[in-house]
Amino acid sequence: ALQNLNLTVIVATTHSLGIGKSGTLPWHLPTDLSYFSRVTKRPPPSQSPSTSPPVLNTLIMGRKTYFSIPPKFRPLPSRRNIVISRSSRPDSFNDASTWVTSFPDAIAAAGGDGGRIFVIGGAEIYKLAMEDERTRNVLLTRVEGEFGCDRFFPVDVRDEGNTGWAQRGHEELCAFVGEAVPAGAREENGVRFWFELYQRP
Ligand code: FOL
Repeated sequence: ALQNLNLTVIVATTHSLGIGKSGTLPWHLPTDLSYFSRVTKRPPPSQSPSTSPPVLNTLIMGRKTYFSIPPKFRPLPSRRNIVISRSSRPDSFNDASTWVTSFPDAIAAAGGDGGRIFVIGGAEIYKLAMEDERTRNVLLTRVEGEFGCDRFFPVDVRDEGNTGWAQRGHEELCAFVGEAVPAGAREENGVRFWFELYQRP
């Protein structure tokens, strides 16, 4: 139900909270993108064993993030794509995405059917989500290196105590995402990264 909605932010950041550069992802981490794809597609534990038809999860994103996704991958398949833009959707443009003009309208369009709701960025939309107390989960991919980012995540969830966010253990991460996430650091293209879960009450 709408009152019990909770939101999950999914993001990859550097240690200094960088998330983007020149309108795109600063790194090339296929393992992280495929984790993103699997985790955002998977129905929540409350929906298993699988219902028919399966409930689709919802992705909420800003316009710039939407257009940063390679055209062949958007709308991101097997998920409801809700795009926030202050101006209305271009007339020329009618794919299977849903367009709204505010964060509250995105929640209203997403809510209520039992699927998970993920906020997938970018910086402006993450800020709105982190200010919303219904955002209880952050699936963080922590990326080592700096990459000259020009967009940043608004909150350091690792700063426990000051932010109210707490890191959950590896078992809880696996249970939350519904798969066996390898423990410890990963490495791809010479870049180290870690899959983590943070929650707040
Ligand atoms: N969260 C994490 N952990 N990593 C990210 O790179 C990330 N990126 C965004 C939001 N949250 C994230 C926003 N940017 C695709 C591309 C860019 C993007 C989000 C998704 C994308 O193409 N996704 C495909 C995966 C295709 C593949 O496996 O290469 C999908 O089906 O989800």
